[in-house]
Order: sequence, then structure tokens, then C-alpha cells
Amino acid sequence: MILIKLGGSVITDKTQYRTFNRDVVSRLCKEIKDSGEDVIIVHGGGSFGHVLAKEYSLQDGFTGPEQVPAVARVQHDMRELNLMVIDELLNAGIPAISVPPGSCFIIDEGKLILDRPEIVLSASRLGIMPVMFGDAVFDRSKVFGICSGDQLMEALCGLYGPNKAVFVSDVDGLYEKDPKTNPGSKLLAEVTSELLERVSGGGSVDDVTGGVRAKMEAMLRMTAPERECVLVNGSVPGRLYSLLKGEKVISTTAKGGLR
Ligand code: ATP
Ligand code: IP8
Repeated sequence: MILIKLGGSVITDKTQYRTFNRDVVSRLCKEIKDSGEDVIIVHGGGSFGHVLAKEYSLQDGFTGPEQVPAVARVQHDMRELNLMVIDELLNAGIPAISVPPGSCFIIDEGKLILDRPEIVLSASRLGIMPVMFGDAVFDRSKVFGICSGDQLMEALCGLYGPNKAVFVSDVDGLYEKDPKTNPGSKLLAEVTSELLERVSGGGSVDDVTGGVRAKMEAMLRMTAPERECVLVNGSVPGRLYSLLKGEKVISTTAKGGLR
């Protein structure tokens, strides 16, 4: 099976609070359906999650009562985004349900703990895709925190043991520098721990979960001899479909684990 994260950079406009890229999501859902592959999708927050989380420093946990309405608002906005993604999956003919990560995960000592795996497993055994997403989640020591879609990918990798993990974003892969601000930057077909040290890469806009660097670290941790971990551009029509069908496409593959 294949795990796919639809990144916030491709499903939303990360520079405009709560802007959903419906046409792109609709196309990506059709590409996934047409591939005929057995997949589970996770999605990121984009401008439905990062804007308020950053404004109220929700990633740092509880620091003051002014954060409390923002925790509720981020959960609200993320559910709205998730239901819009689910709508497009259903329209594409993929039975899918919303699984807010707080319903089965808790954060403990900075780690995401899957304490109720039967919720996701019951859905997937029935042929229904449980769709999780980056969100504000309760934390045993910091009261709450932000769980990213990339962390969920790692947790689901442990649960399902996929043979491929695909991270869909709005760039062709990992570059030496952010291609949006450095147009001549070189695309890396493969990334290792050593190469990642030479890469510069926060998010292109406000991002509370570590941007492309944290994503590459998660991808490197997920690598295994029998598993391919790839970063691919979902803004280019047909590219995700081709990758799912096993064709070689422009992308970055993580190799060799995180050292
Ligand atoms: P989200 O975290 O909201 O789900 P995402 O998973 O799509 O979003 P981002 O964390 O936004 O991914 O990372 C992708 C962004 O990182 C790109 O839009 C790109 O502009 C930016 N970026 C910064 N540095 C680099 C780099 N060296 N190579 C590639 N992209 C980079
Ligand atoms: O977009 C973070 O998840 P990500 C979600 O996968 C929020 O990094 C709520 C900021």
C-alpha cells in the first residue's frame, strides 16, 4: 500500500488565510482513484492551520489564556479543510471519512503516541479511507501542541508498513535553496542526511512545523530497503498519477535513513 501526504502548499494557498485550492485537490483525488492503488491519505494544514497557530505560538504549548480560542479555531478550520478534501475524495469515488488526529493520538514528551489504532484500522479494514490531518492536539505535559501531517505519516508508516510514502507539495522536489526565492537553485534527485545538511529550507511562508527541512527528516526516518519515500510536485497535472503507477518522474527520493 501507499501512504500519501497532500501538503498544505498544494491544497491551499499558504499566503492567504483559509484559501482552498479546490480544483487542484479535485484533480489529485482523480489521479489517486485512476491509479487503482491501495492508498491512505493524510493532509497538511496550509493556511487553515499555520496562520493562527503561528500568531498564537500554539506549537509551544500552553503559555497563556489568550491561546485558548485559537486552539478551538484551528481545530474548527482544520475540520472544514478536511471536509472539503473528503468531499473531493467522495466525488472521485473514494469512500473516505474524517479522523481528527486528537481522536486517536496524544502528544507525550514531544512524541506523537497512537493510543487508539483500532479507529483507523477498523475503517481501512472496511475499505473506507481514514483521512487524518495536521491539527492542534492535546499534549500530556504542554497541554496542547501542533501535530503535523508529516508526523502522522511517520506514525501511519509504523502501523501500515507501506511500500511507498509520497509527500505531495508545490515544488518539483528538494532544492539546494528554496526555488521560489532562488530560481536558479539545483533540484536534488536524491537526498541523504549528509546532503540535507547543505540545504537551506524553512517554509516559504509562516510554517510552525519546520517546513521542508522537517519534512525531509521525517522522510529520511521513514526510509527502509523495501520502501520508497518521495517528494513530488502535485501542481503539475499527471505527475502524482505517474509516480503512483511506478513511472520515473521529476521528484526527490530520500535515501539511507536519518543519521
Ligand atoms: P504543510 O506543512 O502546510 O502541509 P507542505 O507539506 O506542502 O505544507 P511545506 O512545509 O510548505 O510543505 O514545504 C514546501 C515548501 O517549502 C515549498 O513551497 C517551498 O517554497 C519551500 N522550500 C523552502 N526551502 C526549500 C528547498 N530547499 N527545496 C524545496 N522547497 C523549499
Ligand atoms: O501542515 C500542521 O500540519 P502540517 C497543521 O502538515 C497545523 O505541517 C494546524 C498547523
